[in-house]
Amino acid sequence: MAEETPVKAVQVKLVLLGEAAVGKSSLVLRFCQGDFNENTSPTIGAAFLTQKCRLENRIVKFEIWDTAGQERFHSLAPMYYRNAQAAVVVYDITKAASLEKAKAWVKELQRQANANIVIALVGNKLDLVSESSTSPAPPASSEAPAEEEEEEGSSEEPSATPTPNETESDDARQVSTAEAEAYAKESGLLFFEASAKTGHNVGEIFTEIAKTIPFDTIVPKSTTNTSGNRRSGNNNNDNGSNNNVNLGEGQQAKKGGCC
Ligand SMILES: Nc1nc2c(ncn2[C@@H]2O[C@H](COP(=O)(O)OP(=O)(O)OP(=O)(O)O)[C@@H](O)[C@H]2O)c(=O)[nH]1
Ligand SMILES: [Mg+2]
Repeated sequence: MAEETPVKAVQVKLVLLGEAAVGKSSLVLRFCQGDFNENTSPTIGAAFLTQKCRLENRIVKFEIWDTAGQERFHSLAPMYYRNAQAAVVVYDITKAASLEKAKAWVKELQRQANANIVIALVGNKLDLVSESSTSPAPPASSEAPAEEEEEEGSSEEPSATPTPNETESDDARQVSTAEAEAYAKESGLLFFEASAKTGHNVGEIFTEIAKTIPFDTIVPKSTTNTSGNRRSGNNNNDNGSNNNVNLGEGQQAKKGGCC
């Protein structure tokens, strides 16, 4: 029933985490501005954007902290995930090592973040793999080979040792859907494969998170400035950090997003 009652806006702090160059900023750019940039700059510190998502009976206003994946910024992360109601942990489906990094982030969140935090595991760059490899594969034996990876590197190393499931397709995929999905399931995470480039599944990530958040544990706030997204390095969050807001490099609110 789509009754148009006045909707309550609920602010949700969401943090993006993941190895460098997996596409965190690109996912946010796609979600918030409906855009994609082949030549993004690595995030320095973190970037902040907001975007609204409309559910049946409420508007969720995501306050998104897009963190830097480079290892030298790791120690800043707790500042961004502290009190977050949601986290999007991103890996690159063409880089097996990035899933291992994502798992480490999930562990850290489960140990140190808000107990009710909703975590979505997102395999990005789906556009780089062939369709035949996107369907779930048979259960993986355990995990992807731990290829050593420089945390800051954006090079896509060829897989020295293919994952058990990779043999069924010889495209760029290094993490099978089944493997990641099984891990997500056992860890209680939402799971998506997405492409910031094409926009595939990007809105769905945030919509699903919005639907999953236990709103009864969040104090609703009516927001007065809810039109579109905005950028700010010093929001009304508890983390009054000086954030380097470099996402979109000077682009102001352009419409995009889920709802
Ligand atoms: N083909 C493809 N390339 C992508 C996708 N998402 C991001 N990229 C590219 O991957 C590179 C890194 O993207 P970013 O969004 O900057 O990655 P990041 O995770 O924010 O990186 P850090 O800020 O350093 O942590 C850029 O060249 C993007 O254009 C995608 O879905 N498909
Ligand atoms: Mg970034």
